[in-house]
Parts: sequence; structure tokens; C-alpha cells
Amino acid sequence: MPSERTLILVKPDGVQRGLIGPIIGRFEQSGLKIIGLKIMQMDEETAGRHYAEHVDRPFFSGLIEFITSGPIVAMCVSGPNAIAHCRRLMGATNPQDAAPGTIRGDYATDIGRNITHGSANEEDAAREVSLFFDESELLSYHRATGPWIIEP
Ligand code: DAT
Ligand code: MG
Repeated sequence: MPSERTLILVKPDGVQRGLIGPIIGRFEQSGLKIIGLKIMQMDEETAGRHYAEHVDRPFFSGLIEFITSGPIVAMCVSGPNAIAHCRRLMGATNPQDAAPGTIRGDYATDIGRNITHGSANEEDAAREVSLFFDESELLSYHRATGPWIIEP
């Protein structure tokens, strides 16, 4: 399985609701590796670049207003098929469709307040990781539990 890197955000609703720890925990407990982590507030320019694909959608201005409205937590997560794996952990975009046990299924009810972001594909992941992290902020390290998570 290819090792991938993906960008995960705890959106402003997750930070305001005191869910940073539980949400980071979902990714951490899965065995995926957190290789970059910061709390920050997105400016409009970064938000526009991050969500550029949605610029013509009716929800775009509300999305930008929301994502810049308060602090977020940005995380770079790595591991086997990390992009798709993180999307599965998060559940469907609309929490009404998200299965119980997923982050959005367990913590959210509204598509406009769906708690987390995760890159959708390899191209987006590379672009989004570099939007939030300098390469020097991303660590490469081994964990003692490595062979208990991935069969050597
Ligand atoms: P995802 O975040 O699962 O990749 P997306 O890229 O289609 O989903 O949309 C980005 C965000 O925009 C999404 O997390 C929530 C918001 N959004 C998407 N569709 C929406 C809609 N129909 N109404 C309101 N917000 C929406
Ligand atoms: Mg998306």
C-alpha cells in the first residue's frame, strides 16, 4: 500500500465546541501518523485558495466566512492510503448521510458545520499540505509501535 500524506483540518466549529482532542484522537488512534500539527486562523486569501474548486457554488461565500471565523487546527497525517482512510474516518460530507462511528456521524448534524476537512485525492493533498505547512514543519519519525500497526 502506498504511504500518502493528507491535510486534515479541525474546522472552527470543532475548535469552538472543544472537540480538538477527540478529533485528533480519531486519527491518532487509527494508527495513522501525525507528522505536522498547528493551530491558526485562516485568512481570506488562504481560504479562497483552499476552497478554489468551489468558487462558483452558492455556498462559497458562507463557507469562506465560516472557515475564517475562528481558529482551526491543521494536521498533516501520513500512512498507508492515508487520503482515503481519513475520508472514511470522517464520513460523508453531509452529516445527515454520515454513518455512526465516523467523525461527522458522531459529532455533526449540518453540512455547513461538518467539523473536519480532509483532502479528497493525491493532487489536492499535495496542494493543501503545502498551503498549510512548510516542508520543514513536517517530521519524519519512527514509533516504537510501528510493527504493531503495520506488519513489517
Ligand atoms: P468535503 O469537505 O467532504 O470534501 P466538498 O469538498 O464537496 O466536501 O465541500 C467542501 C465543504 O463545503 C464541505 O465540507 C461543506 C461545504 N459544503 C459542501 N456542499 C455544501 C452545500 N450543499 N451546502 C452548504 N455547504 C456545503
Ligand atoms: Mg472537498
